[in-house]
Amino acid sequence: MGGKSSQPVSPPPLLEDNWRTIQWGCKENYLPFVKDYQPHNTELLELRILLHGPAGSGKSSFINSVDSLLQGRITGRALVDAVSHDSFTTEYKTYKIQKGEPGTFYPFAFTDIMGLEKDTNKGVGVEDIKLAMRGHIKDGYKFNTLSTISEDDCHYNNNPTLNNKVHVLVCVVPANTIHLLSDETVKKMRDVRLAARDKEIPQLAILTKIDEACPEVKRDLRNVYKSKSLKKKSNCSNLDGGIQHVTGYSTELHLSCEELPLRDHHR
Ligand SMILES: Nc1nc2c(ncn2[C@@H]2O[C@H](COP(=O)(O)OP(=O)(O)OP(=O)(O)O)[C@@H](O)[C@H]2O)c(=O)[nH]1
Ligand SMILES: [Mg+2]
Repeated sequence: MGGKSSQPVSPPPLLEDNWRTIQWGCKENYLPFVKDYQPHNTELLELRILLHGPAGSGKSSFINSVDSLLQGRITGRALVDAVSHDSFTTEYKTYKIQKGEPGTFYPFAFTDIMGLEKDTNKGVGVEDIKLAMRGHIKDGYKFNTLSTISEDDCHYNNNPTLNNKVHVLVCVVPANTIHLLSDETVKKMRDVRLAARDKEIPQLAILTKIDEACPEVKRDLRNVYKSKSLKKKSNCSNLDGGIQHVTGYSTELHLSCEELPLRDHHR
């Protein structure tokens, strides 16, 4: 009695060992796969990778990072908001990545769309994303938050080919605010993922803003796969089921390019 009460010792935020193996500083080991990648289906000119997720989650930033990495310089083609709030990207836009000579491109492209928002009449509509996945939306379409694209819109593609369809769906989730996602937003994400599952479109998820989610990672990005909190978040407990692969990046991390989450799913 009367002695000093000992302060509770908080558990260390980092695990001893990485929960996922990564070779740092070895991009030369990974880049040849990306550089030599060719779709197995010869009718496919390019693999279309569609990014979806909450507004401000880092979709456009991710595209810029991959583009910068492969170009070997900062490109910043997909416009990014200086501060994340309501949907910044408003158009359906596909980014091809130049490979070598001007006019030559990698056989994959990223399609950037408007972000999902909590309210019914804000952000991209789930029906528009479903139509985009089936190849019905042409580049340049400006999303209307109040209504789905109509069949007589000049950006509506009535006869989508294999090349217009989405081949890989990427769900971009912000690690720092994943626990704050509203039920409405989570439901919209789930609806998109279920539609992709029904179409047998391979899916993966990317955790962004990991630097904002874990101070140890902000201090040193190489702590990413030791971070207990990120390990927990990567299980995406509020994004139940359906995601086949979860990986974690921040803008800084993919700029420093340790690997690319491209898998040859489309055969
Ligand atoms: N700290 C940190 N900030 C990031 C990261 N990724 C993106 N951001 C910032 O988050 C903000 C939103 O990024 P965007 O790439 O515009 O997000 P978006 O998903 O395209 O947003 P919408 O187009 O509005 O749907 C910008 O200020 C980015 O600089 C990250 O990994 N870490
Ligand atoms: Mg954007």
